[in-house]
Amino acid sequence: MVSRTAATGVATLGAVMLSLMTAPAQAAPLTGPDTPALRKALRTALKQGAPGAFARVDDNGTVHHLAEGVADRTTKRVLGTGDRIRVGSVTKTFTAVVLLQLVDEGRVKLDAPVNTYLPGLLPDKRITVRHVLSHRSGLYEYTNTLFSPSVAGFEKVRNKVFTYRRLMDLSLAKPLTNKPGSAYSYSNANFVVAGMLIEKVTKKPVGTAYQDRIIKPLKLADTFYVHPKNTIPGRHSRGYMTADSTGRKIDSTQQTASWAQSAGAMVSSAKDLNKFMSALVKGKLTSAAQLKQMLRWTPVSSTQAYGLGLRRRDLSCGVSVYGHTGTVQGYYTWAFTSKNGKRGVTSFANTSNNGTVYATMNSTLESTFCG
Ligand code: HEL
Repeated sequence: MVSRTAATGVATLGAVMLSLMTAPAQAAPLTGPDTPALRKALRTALKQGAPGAFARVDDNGTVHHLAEGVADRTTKRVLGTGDRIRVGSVTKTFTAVVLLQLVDEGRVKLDAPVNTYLPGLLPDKRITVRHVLSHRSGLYEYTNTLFSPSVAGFEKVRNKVFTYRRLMDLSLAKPLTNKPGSAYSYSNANFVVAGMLIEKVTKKPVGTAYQDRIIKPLKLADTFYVHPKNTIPGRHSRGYMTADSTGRKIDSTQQTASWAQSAGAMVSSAKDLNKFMSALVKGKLTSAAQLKQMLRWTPVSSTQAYGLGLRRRDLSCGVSVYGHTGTVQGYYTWAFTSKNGKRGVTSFANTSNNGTVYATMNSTLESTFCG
């Protein structure tokens, strides 16, 4: 029933409308997390090229810590589940929460055109705030150009500081990929727009909004929006991206992640991400009405859907989990929670650009929630 073009992963209008009208999958009762399977996945990721990998499961008060390998290939310091990491697009969930809080406060309307708040920014005045938060704007994914080839592309921007306008210029250099609202098509540009909206409406840097509205209230001790700094404060895992053809590991820890900003520049930890996702689904960060909006789904594939800055994964045991994935050079992250927020996992590998490690780490969701 869901029509999608294989090459782009774009879900089309019929599918979008169908999903928006469909209630989320029913939650099945959870069996305990399969920690031996989690351990096996982490060890497999190491064999496949990750210097280190971990998973932290918070299960209704019980915490499981699993870690393998090293945080630093030079010093050989062992990786721990308490290490800070770059979380890439998990940042998008923080950004969406801030915007939905602004909706709650009556300062932004989800179905208003973006250009109402940022006059003349977008070439199509039909693109709404909801379209950007659900990746249905059609804005071109500028990282496709920026990171091709992967390492040379990364080295060019590793220490660069972009303005939001410059990132939008990179996206707007290409035509829209679809009519606004008609299809899901993932693009970092959407969450650049979301960051611009937050700054325009609050008249403060986006980092202040994360700090005042999420980090402080939830007491997230390891979560930082460090942009435009290119270092990670405190004890952290180094990151090692994989070169396209040689498979060589490149230390990519030092970077501004300025190409991502409100789409992916946050630093956090497994403990903080589990706390954040749990608080989110328990309704502690937004009104019930805005949480409901976040949980209106656009199909991505037969087992995945996207809400507003939130992913849904439908697992083989019939359980659906909610959260986000993140990839920045050297850092792969999964942060997901059960619907009631009682069980959450953050799994992580300190590599990237390695499809086999990605697939292995992806399986940690099954092991955590399907037992
Ligand atoms: S991509 C994703 C993930 N998102 C998107 C965002 C994020 N990350 C990026 O856009 C980074 C792209 C470059 C990463 C780099 C590597 O693996 O080191 N790859 C290349 O350069 C390939 N040419 C949709 C996967 C998400 O899960 O939401 O984070």
